[in-house]
Amino acid sequence: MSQTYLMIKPELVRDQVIGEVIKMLTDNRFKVLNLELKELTSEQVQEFYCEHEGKPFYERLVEYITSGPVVAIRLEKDNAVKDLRLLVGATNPEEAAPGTIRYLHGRSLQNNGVHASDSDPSAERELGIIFGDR
Ligand code: FUP
Repeated sequence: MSQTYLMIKPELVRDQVIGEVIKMLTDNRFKVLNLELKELTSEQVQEFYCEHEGKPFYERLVEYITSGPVVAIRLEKDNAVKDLRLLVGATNPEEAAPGTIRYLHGRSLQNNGVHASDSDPSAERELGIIFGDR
């Protein structure tokens, strides 16, 4: 069993579509280990997205993620990272496969509905930043 991190971004929380997303997770046999509605600080989000620091979209992205509460979820499954990335779909919703979370709920490259960790080390790092378990 391995763990991964899923974050439902502010727009979906505001629009109350979190239930649909959580149902897709449990239908796909992910086990929810932690789930919290959280307002992240700028410091947390800057650290979270530090690989993108200096890129043209970075500041707007940090502003967006701190614009309202997110739903932070720790998930467990065999091959959790890979299976969650498949369920989430491509970063740009326009390129996401039909049936994926971003295809169904993403609206733009930035407002793409959810974040999912892209590797085991990223999952560990991101879970540490968000749930403080480093
Ligand atoms: P992903 O791992 O699929 O979340 O994708 P990235 O790490 O490449 O992107 C991180 C976040 O930056 C995504 F939510 C989308 C956003 N982004 C932009 O807003 N503009 C860009 O040009 C690229 C990414």
